[in-house]
Amino acid sequence: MKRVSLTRYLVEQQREHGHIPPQLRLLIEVVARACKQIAIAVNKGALGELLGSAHSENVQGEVQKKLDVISNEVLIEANEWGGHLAAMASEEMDTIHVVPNRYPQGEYLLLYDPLDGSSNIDVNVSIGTIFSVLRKVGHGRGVSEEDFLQPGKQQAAAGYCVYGPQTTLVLTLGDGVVLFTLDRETGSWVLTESDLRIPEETREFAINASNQRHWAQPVRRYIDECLAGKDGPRAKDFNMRWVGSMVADVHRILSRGGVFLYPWDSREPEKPGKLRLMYEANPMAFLVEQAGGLATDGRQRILDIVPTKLHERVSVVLGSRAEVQRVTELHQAEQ
Ligand code: P6P
Repeated sequence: MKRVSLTRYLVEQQREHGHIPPQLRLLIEVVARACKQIAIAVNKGALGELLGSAHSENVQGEVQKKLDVISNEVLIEANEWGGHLAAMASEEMDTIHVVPNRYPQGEYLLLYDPLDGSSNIDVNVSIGTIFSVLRKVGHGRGVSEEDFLQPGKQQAAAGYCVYGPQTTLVLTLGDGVVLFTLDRETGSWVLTESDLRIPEETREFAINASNQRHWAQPVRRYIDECLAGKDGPRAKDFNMRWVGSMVADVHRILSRGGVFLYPWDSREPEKPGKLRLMYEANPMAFLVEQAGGLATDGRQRILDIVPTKLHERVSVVLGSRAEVQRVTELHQAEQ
């Protein structure tokens, strides 16, 4: 396979399809470069004295790891001067970060979870960066949190980087899903998959099964069906995987199929779910749909949800079409 770099891919996509305006191309290249910097920091681990707690809390009330804070700063410093963004929003920041007046403002909004899977950082399990790109709808320099509150179907691009055995960047610009692998010797992102597709059927589900007694009935029923195996209503045996890093679980599903569930939980009934809509569920739902899968909150398409708050949470069911449809049928039967 001829080696195609990220830059060449973006240039050729623009030449052939014309759907990557210069500011969006710069945005993707800058985020990809920032992910390389994060990968280096993550890879150092204890050698860089970068493990452990930052002794601070984020807007979610979660204790921040040093690498959470560093990754957030890397993405801000990489993006604020380029003239492609109006503002950024991050899981690690209470409010939006508007591009300072000393820099030109661009037409895009960047939302991200700088380092997803923090609980895995100190135990050397794959973690990642998730990002979502929206167009700034209003005109002029003013930008506010309201500009970010767009449904996921408005995304111009989405992607994630997995810091795992390989460092991989998965990206969609609305025309399929591509995968780049970091060549550490040259520092280049090299195209290694040009059309990721999720198999419609699967035998693998991903859920944190320790929460089973707290799930709503439809989710309990679905998992019970899977556990009943070939003698049960699904007439096939299932396998379970749960990494505890959404990027790692979603990457497995994009690579070989599967269904991922993080459902509503009766312990915090006022919360629709644990995962965040704007910078976890929406980008992953865009990628999964572009790869032929489905993504719902159990009842409705995630990309149709109109957000009301920047850090709002949502239940997530995503992956192989047949399985997401089964979970949705069970929710609809409950109504
Ligand atoms: P639990 C990581 O903290 C995260 O936000 C996702 O990446 C992951 O899928 C989920 O939470 C894991 O949650 O409750 O199993 O630790």
